[in-house]
Amino acid sequence: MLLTNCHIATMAGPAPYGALCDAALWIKEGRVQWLGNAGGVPEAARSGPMTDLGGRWVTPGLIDCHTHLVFGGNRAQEFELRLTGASYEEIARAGGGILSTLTATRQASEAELLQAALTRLDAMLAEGVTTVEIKSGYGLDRETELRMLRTARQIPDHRDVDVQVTYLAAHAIPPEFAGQGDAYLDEVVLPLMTEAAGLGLIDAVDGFCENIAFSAAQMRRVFEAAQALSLPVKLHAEQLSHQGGTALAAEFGALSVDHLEYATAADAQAMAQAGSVAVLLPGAFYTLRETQLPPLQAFRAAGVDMALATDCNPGSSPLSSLLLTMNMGATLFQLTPEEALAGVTRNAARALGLSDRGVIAPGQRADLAVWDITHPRELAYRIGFNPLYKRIKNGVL
Ligand code: DI6
Ligand code: FE
Repeated sequence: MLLTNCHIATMAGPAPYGALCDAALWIKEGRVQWLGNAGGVPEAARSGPMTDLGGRWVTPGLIDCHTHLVFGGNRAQEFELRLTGASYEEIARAGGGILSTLTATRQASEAELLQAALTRLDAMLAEGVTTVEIKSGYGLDRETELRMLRTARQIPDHRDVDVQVTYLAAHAIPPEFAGQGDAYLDEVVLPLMTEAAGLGLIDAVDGFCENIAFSAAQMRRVFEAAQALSLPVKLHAEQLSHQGGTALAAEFGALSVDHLEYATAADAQAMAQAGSVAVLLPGAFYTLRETQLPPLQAFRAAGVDMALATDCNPGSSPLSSLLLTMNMGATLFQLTPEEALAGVTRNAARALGLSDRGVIAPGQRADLAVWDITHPRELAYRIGFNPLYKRIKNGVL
């Protein structure tokens, strides 16, 4: 297929947005075969179907690199409580929070989990998302974690989207192990990691390093097990307080470190050296009315790539719009509109360890979004407006 009469934000190359104006793009066998000036289309490209995009903009398909899309129930009641003064931590300590979603998820069948996840996913696809990461972590027992992982794995059978599945059994300590984090690791998290990896259900391993969850020393045990299975790691770190998770994740060459509100300039240096992407989650920052900003300038100064994701989850970020996330990244964190777009394309792909997407270049997967806009900065600018014209997954419109 040949796409004609378009402008392309390749997100690669030196020009702002890697922009290529008055361009054409040739897709062959699900990959980008050629792109360039409208006047220079190769002869072979003219033999297949052509689609005139009417001067619209093409970007890489959007990538949501941090979600908890699969879960049971919702936490609207807790939202109400927080608005009358209870803090996220207080609610978690009182058995609400992640643990209330745990109960609802344990009670949900695989079919129910799938249906609820697809409803949220469809909102993402409608905004041009072509790859999504999904974490487990609301089961916290063998059976339910496996159910969550299987649910996430089967999503591509139901929708045209790629799913990266992340094992997050180290998300919270379940009530049956209250006060015994290490025993939970020994009896559930570590053996189940081996089992689920053997079943091909895991692409990466994550954890929540926080005073209401796991310490850096405990996360080290999880990462050592992941390393032994050759699974890449990532971490929820320094979200509510500074726990040293970022330095640990960098030591293990983490694909990404996520949240990072309380990270330091030294953490940014460690991430730069490890090549870890900083995944910023403005939806959680907004929902929790956080005031501590992640160290943006330190990330820029150290050369840490920054991604943006919804963190779609029932508690701290009931957000399923990656476009709104871009706007929040710009308005709340002062990312430039170009950084925001790189954060949901090029750098989001890096945060997932995927090198075949996230930019538009020959050989890359033809995962594209076509937008009714006159400049790519409009994607971060608007609030609650969806200018998607077409989504292209593996070269299929
Ligand atoms: N940090 C978060 O923001 C989510 N998980 C995590 O480790 C919140 C999960 C929840 O509140 O359900
Ligand atoms: Fe999260």
